[in-house]
Amino acid sequence: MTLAAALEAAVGPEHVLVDRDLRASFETDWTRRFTGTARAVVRPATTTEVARVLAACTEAGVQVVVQGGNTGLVGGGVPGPDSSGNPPVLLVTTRLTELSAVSATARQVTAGAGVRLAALTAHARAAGLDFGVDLAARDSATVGGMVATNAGGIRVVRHGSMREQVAGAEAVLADGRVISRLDGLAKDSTGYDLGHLLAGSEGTLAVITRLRLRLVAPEPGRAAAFIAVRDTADAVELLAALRRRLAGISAAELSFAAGLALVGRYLGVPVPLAGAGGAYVLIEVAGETDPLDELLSALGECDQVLDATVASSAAERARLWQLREAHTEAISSAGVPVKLDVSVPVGRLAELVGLLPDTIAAVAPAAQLVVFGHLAEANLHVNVLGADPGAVTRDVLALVASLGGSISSEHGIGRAKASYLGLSRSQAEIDVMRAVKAAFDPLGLLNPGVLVPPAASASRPA
Ligand code: 2HG
Ligand code: ZN
Repeated sequence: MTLAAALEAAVGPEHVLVDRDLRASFETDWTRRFTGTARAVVRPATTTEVARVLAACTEAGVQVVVQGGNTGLVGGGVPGPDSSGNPPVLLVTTRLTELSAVSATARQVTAGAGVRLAALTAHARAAGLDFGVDLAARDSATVGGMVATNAGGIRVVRHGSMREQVAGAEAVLADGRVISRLDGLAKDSTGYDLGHLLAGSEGTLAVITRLRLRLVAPEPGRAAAFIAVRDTADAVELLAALRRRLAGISAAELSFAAGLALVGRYLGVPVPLAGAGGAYVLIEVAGETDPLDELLSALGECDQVLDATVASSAAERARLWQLREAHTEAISSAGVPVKLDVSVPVGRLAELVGLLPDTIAAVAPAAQLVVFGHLAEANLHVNVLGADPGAVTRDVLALVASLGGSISSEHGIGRAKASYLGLSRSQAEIDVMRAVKAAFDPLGLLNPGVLVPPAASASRPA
């Protein structure tokens, strides 16, 4: 049987897209920065179908790229340009949408890899619980892709990243064998945690098909404030001061005038407190009861607050969040940015923010810099419009490494940063990562070119 026939037999002909026009939207990433060629887009609906697809590809010696909701920001879910004449199969997980009943006693749920974040959250809430991770791409991002990239988002300060939500996983190896730990045992010390190993593996080890996910208690009381502070150093100090006073901080986001002005123009809305500070902090507090008074009195005690607007209704809170969450779309509407996602030790965040403009101006004098991010994790999203990716990526990532930071805080390494992995990982770590990859995927068929750099470029870039 040919590979094409085997794929059609595995998932049904209507779920094997070979036509160029039908493949196109899957072959380019959301940001339009990464595009490539797949021989076919294949959309399995069950673990058995995924296993059949992978076994057929292994049999034919064909590589496989894995894609969820195609909201990734580092090119990890789209194929690379085809130089070999032997393009990969693009396996799309969005039909793996099974959702089990919520277990109220275990506070867990089993979700297919293709379940969208918003659907998972709605399902958890309908059962009186909540899901701990949230991010702007909630309507499109799939939980499988979010685990594969160890996505973070806006609630990491409260509940951790995606890895922390994983109580178990089921995945298919390249040869079609299934590994499955979905029993959700609250305690299990039987060696390597495969579910956690898959978190952040970016599709290079196995194809995640189902996840056992932890749920959290609902926090119906919520209050938010948008605060002008003098600069990044004061933003860091403010968060520390608020943490001493408030137990329930559920988000702490950082933005600056340039990004807020872009968002204001994009949405056609006025930006509150414009000109009032050198940096802006969006704080959200959550709890069982309304935490508004607590937030107001804490803000009154903090010297770093230059001015603040406090949301007293859900609609006002949503407006403040929109100013933060629309950054990505506003930037994309202005052009195709160089997009970097970095973190540093929190004590060095102000230094990084201070050094970025000159670092970028030195290689791209006419570029426009838009910076924002997640304050509690000192995670900055560095977006640069009107610049060539090469030199900007090299110099910003080198700066981050020199400050003891990470070249990917929450988006992953993908294709965008694979050759820079040596800035954040030692040679010994990269050797071990490559050995782990070989143990799962000895023929190197899964997500080639993503995360683990090819042997020749594995060392520290100069
Ligand atoms: C966010 O925090 C996302 O909104 C996207 O991680 C960041 O577009 C970006 O650079
Ligand atoms: Zn982010």
